Order: sequence, then structure tokens, then C-alpha cells
Amino acid sequence: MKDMRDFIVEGEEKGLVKRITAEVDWNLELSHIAKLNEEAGGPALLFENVKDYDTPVMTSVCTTTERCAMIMGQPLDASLTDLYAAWAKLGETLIPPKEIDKSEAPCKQNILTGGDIDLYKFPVPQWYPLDGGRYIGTAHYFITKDPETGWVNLGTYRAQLLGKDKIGTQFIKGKHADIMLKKYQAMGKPMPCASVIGCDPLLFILGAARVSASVSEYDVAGAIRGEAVKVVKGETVDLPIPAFAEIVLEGEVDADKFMEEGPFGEYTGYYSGVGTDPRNFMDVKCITHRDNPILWGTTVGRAVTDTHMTMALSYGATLWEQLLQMKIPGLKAVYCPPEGSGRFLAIISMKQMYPGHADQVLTAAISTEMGAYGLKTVIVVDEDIDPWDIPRVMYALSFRFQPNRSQVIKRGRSTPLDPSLPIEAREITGRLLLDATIPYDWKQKPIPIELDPQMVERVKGRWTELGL
Ligand SMILES: Cc1cc2nc3c(=O)[nH]c(=O)nc-3n(C[C@H](O)[C@H](O)[C@H](O)COP(=O)(O)O)c2cc1C
Ligand SMILES: [Mn+2]
Repeated sequence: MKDMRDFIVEGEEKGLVKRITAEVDWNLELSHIAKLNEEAGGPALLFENVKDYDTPVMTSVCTTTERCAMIMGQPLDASLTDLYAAWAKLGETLIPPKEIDKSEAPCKQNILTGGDIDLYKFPVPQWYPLDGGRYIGTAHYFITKDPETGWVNLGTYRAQLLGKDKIGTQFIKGKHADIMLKKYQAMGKPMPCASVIGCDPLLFILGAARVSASVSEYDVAGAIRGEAVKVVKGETVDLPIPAFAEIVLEGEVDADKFMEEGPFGEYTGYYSGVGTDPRNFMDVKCITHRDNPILWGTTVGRAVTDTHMTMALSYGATLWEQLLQMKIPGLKAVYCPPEGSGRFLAIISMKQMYPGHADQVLTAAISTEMGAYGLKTVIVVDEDIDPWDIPRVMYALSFRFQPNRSQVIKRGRSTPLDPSLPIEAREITGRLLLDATIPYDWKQKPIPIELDPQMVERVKGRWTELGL
């Protein structure tokens, strides 16, 4: 899969993508159809007939595990935990992108500069009623480059349509584009930047993934694909652009210039602030797009949407990868539920091999680079329980967990979006570590009730006779 179009073709073949030919309004109607369809577990949608526009809009690309599996080139029945294992394995060998000639890059089919730049030519949706405006950058990412080392970063940070050649940015402190922007600021220069809207969905998943600083998301995409991502030079910025992108906005961000931005319905299901805030923005100097481009967007909002699924995938995979790197024995599987957007809650199953082993796993999880930021609750269960089997996890929390013994509260770095903390104090979160295993060192363990295997066979043979 190299682009959005391959995703659509393969998705249609497999019944995972549907075209909507009826006319829909970009103003709330499109997003509401998408959201209700997502809540019903429906397919990805290609809105071909958006009121007042010729450009189609794609939504809900990553909202099911099945579609995430398809994007990663894995079997469609893979669980999230299977995808974590595949990610960790493939991610061992990074593959840098390959530059191709402009003549072979469809993203250059149309090049607009100067007075031809008008972002209102795209059917940018208004997603939720209280959003501060239309958001053009949702299922997109910004490409930026470190001015000192040349490290190229892909990062998904929301982008509001703020004018015909301006889009908002919201680089939260410490995010990679923020680190880079501060370096350009110190040099007294604006930061060259490109926004990519519509591309190989894996690149969006990686834009939102917490890949380590100084590692390029392009190289991880190459690793997962087993093939270098094809890129082409920007027209006005010295940045590698995915050659098969649908729409690319090139420009610059000046750390000392601000516009009012927001609010925007976040993935927590709440607004992160109460009104607009002054934020940096990107001055768009050039738009390139394919013939008949597709605008890709996502609903964000309350779980489960693309944001939750992509985070549950990449954050869970990264947590698993980082736990494996710690070489702790006995780890069986990890599950980061999409309902917690893969970042607030993690469940780990393990085979205990020595006293203190379960404690080690709990503290290891919050000490990984992934777990150290935002993770609030970690539950560890024995190997007989699959961490994604929530009824069994509830069983373990009810019958194995003992609050007197196995609950620890710690403090750690929070995300500023966590609505369980007051808006003005979201730097530090509590962390809850729950040991729902049977203690390793108990001499006398509870005796499990097993069915008699012969009797099971016998009654199964009588099932029809019993009228069941
Ligand atoms: C749809 C969507 C919107 C997001 N919006 C923002 C945002 O506005 N600001 C931000 O800092 N992170 C945002 N994130 C989370 C980042 O993508 C994520 O933290 C990622 O790791 C950033 O890339 P980086 O690690 O290279 O900085 C968003 C994620 C998604 C999926
Ligand atoms: Mn990064």
C-alpha cells in the first residue's frame, strides 16, 4: 500500500470501505454521518459528493482493528496484540525513505503559488458544533526538520483553517515539532514546514505515534512496510514529501507570530480549553496536489475514533517494544484499550517466575519512555488471562486483586489533555499499579475448579437431545 488510493481499492474489495454518493454538507453533516457510522462499527467512508465542492472527503480509515491490520499488511483477523508483536518485530530494522524524481511523483500534478493559494477550495469539514472553526489538518501530519541534525519528523498536530493561506498549529511543549521550532526561533528564522493531507494511512498512524526523538517516522514506516517510503523534494521547502500524497501544504511557522486558534473537540471526548488561545500558525506558500485529490479527515472526539485506534495501535506497540527491550522474562502480552486511547490504561499478562516479578513488570511499564507520559493505570494479570479479554480481566480484578496488598500509587508526567485533572493543573498525574495476579510466593494457592473432562465429552454428546 503506497497511498490513499491503494487503501480505497483494497478496502472496497474487502468490504471495508464504502462510497457515499448522496450529497452531504461539509458543515456538521459529514462529520455526524462519520461519527454515527464509527459508533456502529461501520466501514471507512469516501464522501464523493460534498455540497459546493468537487473534492471528495475520506473519513474513518483506521477506526477498526481490521482496517489497522489491513494498513499494516497483516492478516485481517489479527488482534491489536498481534499487531503489537508484528510492529515490534518489523521495527527492528529501520528503512530510510527513497527520493524519486519529481516527474514520477503524483503529488506534483498541480502546483499552486502566490494568488492561486486558497485553502477554501477544499471541502474542509466543521466537525463539532463548538469547534472554533473548520479543521483542515486532522488525519494529517506536519513534516519538519531539525536545523542542527537534519532529523526529519512527522507529527500529527491539529490544524485549523485560519485564512486562505493560513493554518493553525498546536505543538504541545516537548513534542518534536516544538523542540525543532524552538531551535529555529533561537536562530531567528521561521521553521520550514509541510502539512500532508491524504497519503498511505501508515504515515498518518506514524505521525500520531510516539516514535523516539531523533528517529524519523519515515524510517519506521519503511520498516513496517519492508520497503522505503518514496519521497520527493518540496517545491519551496527543503523537506522530503511523500510522492503519492493527495494534498501538500508547504510553508513556514514563525515561533514569534500568533493567531487565535481553537477550541477543538479532543480525543478525550472534551474540549481541552474553554475558548480560543493565541497559537503559532503556518503561512502557506505553496499547495501541491494530485489530480482529483482526496481530502482525508478524522472525527477525533469521543472514543472510539481513528485517533483512539491509531494510538491504541502505535502506543500499545511501542509499550510492548520497550518492555521487550528491558528483557524482563515471562512477558506474555500487553493490551492498551482503544477506549482509553491506548495511553491511559494498560493491561499486561505474564508468567510469574520469581517473587517480586509482578511488581517489576508494573513499575517497568511506567518507566518506559511510552509509559512515563500519560499512562495512569497498569494492571498485571497471570498468564492464563488474555489482557484483551476484558471479562476475564474483571474476574482477576475481582478475585485475585487485593487492595491491602497490591495497589501502588505514584506520580508522573501527565498529558495536558487529561480531563480528569483541572484545566490549570495538568502537569502531574497519579499512577495506579494494580497487581491482579495470584501471589507467586504463596505456598497454598487457591484451588481452581475444573470440569471433569470425561463428563464434558458426555454432555456435549447429549446437547441436541437436551434441547440446548
Ligand atoms: C487527530 C490527532 C490530532 C492530534 N493533535 C495534536 C495537537 O494538536 N497537538 C499535539 O501536540 N499533539 C497532537 N496529537 C498527538 C500527536 O500526534 C502525538 O503526540 C505524536 O507523538 C506527535 O509526534 P512527535 O512525537 O513526533 O512529536 C494528535 C494526534 C491525533 C491522532
Ligand atoms: Mn517524532
